[in-house]
Amino acid sequence: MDEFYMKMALDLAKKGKGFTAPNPLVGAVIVKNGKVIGQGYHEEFGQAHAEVNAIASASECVSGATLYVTLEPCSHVGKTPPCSDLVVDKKIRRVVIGMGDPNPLVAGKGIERLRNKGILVSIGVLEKEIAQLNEAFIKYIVTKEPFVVMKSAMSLDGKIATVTGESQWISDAAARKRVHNLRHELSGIMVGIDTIIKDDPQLTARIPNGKNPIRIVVDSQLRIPLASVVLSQQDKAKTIVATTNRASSEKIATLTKMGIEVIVTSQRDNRVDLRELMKKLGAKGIDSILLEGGATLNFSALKEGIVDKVHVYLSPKIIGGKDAKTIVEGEGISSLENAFQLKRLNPVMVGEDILIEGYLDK
Ligand code: AOF
Ligand code: ZN
Repeated sequence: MDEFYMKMALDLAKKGKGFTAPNPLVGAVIVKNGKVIGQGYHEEFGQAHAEVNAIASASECVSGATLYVTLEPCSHVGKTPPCSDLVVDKKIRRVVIGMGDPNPLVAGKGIERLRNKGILVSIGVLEKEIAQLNEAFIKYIVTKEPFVVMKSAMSLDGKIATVTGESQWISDAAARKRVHNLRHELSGIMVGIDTIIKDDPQLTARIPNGKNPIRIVVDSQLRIPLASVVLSQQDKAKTIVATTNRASSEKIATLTKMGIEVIVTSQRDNRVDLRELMKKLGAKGIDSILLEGGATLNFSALKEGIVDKVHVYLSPKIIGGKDAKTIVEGEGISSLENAFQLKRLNPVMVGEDILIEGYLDK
C-alpha cells in the first residue's frame, strides 16, 4: 500500500513541472482508515510546500493519519515555517517519505524531528523515480550549478543536416513536441551564436500553457545580430548573452540598453569559460539548462564537463555526405579511451524516432 499512495504523491508532484524551480517537485497524500483524506503538491516557487497544501485540503481531522510525501519534510524556516513542525502539531501518526532532502539546510533534520516526537517514519519508497524527477534539484541544491541536458536530433548516420545545410526537420513531430515539453520543464535553454545566426530561433516552449525558459546565447565575440528574434522579441522570454572580456564594450552597452543581460566571463581557449558561466547562471537561480547546440558548443560543453545528461533523437533517415554536419564537432577526442562515456542508457520510441537518454559518466 505504501507504494500505491507514494505513486499518487509522485503523480501529484509532477503537476508542478516547470513552475517550482529552483525548488523541488513535491507531492503529498494523507490517508486515514484506508481512505485518502487530503492531497497536495508544491504548485509554484515561493508558494506553500506540498505537505501544507495536503493538510489544508483534508476533508477530516488529520490526527492519527499517515502522510505520504515524496521528499523529507523540511526542518528550516525558509519562505514558509518548517513542515516537520506542522506534521507534529497536527498529530500525524506515521510519515512515509520517498527520499531524504539533499538540501544541506534539511538533510535528515526533518526526519530526526519527526522521530524525536514519536512519529513513525519510513524512508525510501519509490526513491529512484522520485530522485529522477528531481535530478536538477538534487544537483543544484548541493553545487549551486545548473543541471545540463544536451539535446540533439540526428539521422541514423549521425547527421543533423544535409550537405546544403537543410535541417528542418530531421525529427518527427512527436519528438519535437517532447522537446517543447522539456523546454517548459527546464529553467534555461542555451545555444551557440552560430545557431542564432543560421536559424534565428525563438527558443520558446510552444505547447499549451508552456513556460518559456530563459534564453542563453554563448557568443564569445558578441557577433549577435541586433535584429535576431531572441533580442527583438523579449516579451516572450528573457535573454542572457554570455560573452568574454574580448567583446566590444559598445556592443555590451547597446545590448544592456535593449534590456538584455550580458554576462562576461574570462576566456578559455579564446571562448566563453563555460564552467565560470555555469557558476554565474547558478547564482541567478537557474537550476537546469537545455543545451540545444550547435555542434561546436556541444563539444566545448562536453570537454568542460558541464553536461550531465544527453537526449539524442535518432531519426530513421540516412543522409550521407562527408561535409554534412554532425551533433558534436569541435576538435574532437583523439584517443578512444578519452571518449565521453555515457551510462544508464534508456532508449524509448517517440513517434518514428528513437530517443536515447543517458547520463555522462564523470
Ligand atoms: C519546496 N516545496 O513542497 C517542499 C520543499 O524556499 P523555501 O522556504 O520554500 O524552502 C525550500 C526548501 O524546502 C527546498 O529546497 C527543500 O529543501 C524543502 N522542501 N520545498 O519548495 C515543498 N517540501
Ligand atoms: Zn516544507
